Amino acid sequence: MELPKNFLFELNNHIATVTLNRPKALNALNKDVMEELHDFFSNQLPQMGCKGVVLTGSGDRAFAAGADIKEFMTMDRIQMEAQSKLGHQLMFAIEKSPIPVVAAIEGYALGGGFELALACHLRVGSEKARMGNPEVNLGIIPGYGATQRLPQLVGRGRSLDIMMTARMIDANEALEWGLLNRIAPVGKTVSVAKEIITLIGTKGPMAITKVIETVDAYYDKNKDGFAEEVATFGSLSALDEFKEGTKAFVENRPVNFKNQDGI
Ligand code: DAK
Repeated sequence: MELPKNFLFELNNHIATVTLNRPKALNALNKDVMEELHDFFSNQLPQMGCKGVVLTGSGDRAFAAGADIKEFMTMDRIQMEAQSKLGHQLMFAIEKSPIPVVAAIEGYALGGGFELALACHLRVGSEKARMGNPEVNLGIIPGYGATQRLPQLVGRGRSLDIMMTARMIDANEALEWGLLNRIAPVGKTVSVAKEIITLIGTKGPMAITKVIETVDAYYDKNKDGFAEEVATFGSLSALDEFKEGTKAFVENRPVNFKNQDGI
């Protein structure tokens, strides 16, 4: 893979780490980084054979403090529409990734940055993480999916609270609400995210992919999630992965998943 220009990239022990790298602008999301992230999640990542991705921001102040407000001010209506489309494509590419994407949130995750974290499968926040949708302060609504993804995680009342008051919620409240999956000490979110991916990486890889797909079917108005579960259960049972998992259990030995079935 060609090294990305707009974010930092590392691949260690089959875990990819993607780091937003505009610390002076609190990692605000501009068009260039969003385009490159979209290409990475849609085209590069599926070829890499890794177990998962940690998505984080550089510096200790922010995961991402939002869409780049200064760049928005330079855009006309056509460019804003293109930006909106790109934002949605990026968030869907992350959400539908066949391998887990874990957000590691140090400091602020606001507006578009919060929406990026919401598109990830799991979120680890530091004790100093602060999250919210302050778009109404600017006279707009969230534009990269929070109106739809936040209610899935925390329900209608809490979503309206966050979006209408524009207040930032802290790590403890976020954990209690189910927005964060774990809280980590300051500076440790990436290592906790890697631990989670390492644990998930010991499971059947195709089963993990199908857990993501089948849970998401619940939120897809065009799908019957229960029917998807039945069909997926059946198709997984025909794979080598299931044979190895059950065989290891009855032989009382460690399981050895090799991703024989491919993702
Ligand atoms: N965009 C651009 N620059 C930003 C930024 C942002 N979102 N957030 C911070 N910065 C820059 C600041 O301008 C400052 O730059 P310099 O002045 O040093 O050049 C630098 O980062 C450090 O920020 P502060 O000096 O403000 O730092 P503080 O500690 O005082 O305050 C803060 C931290 C996070 C409370 C504050 O920076 C802040 O309130 N930032 C803005 C947060 C925000 O409102 N975020 C939401 C943005 S709206 C759409 C799709 C998506 C969206 C909209 C439309 N369409 C579909 C088209 C999404 C919108 C948003 O995300």
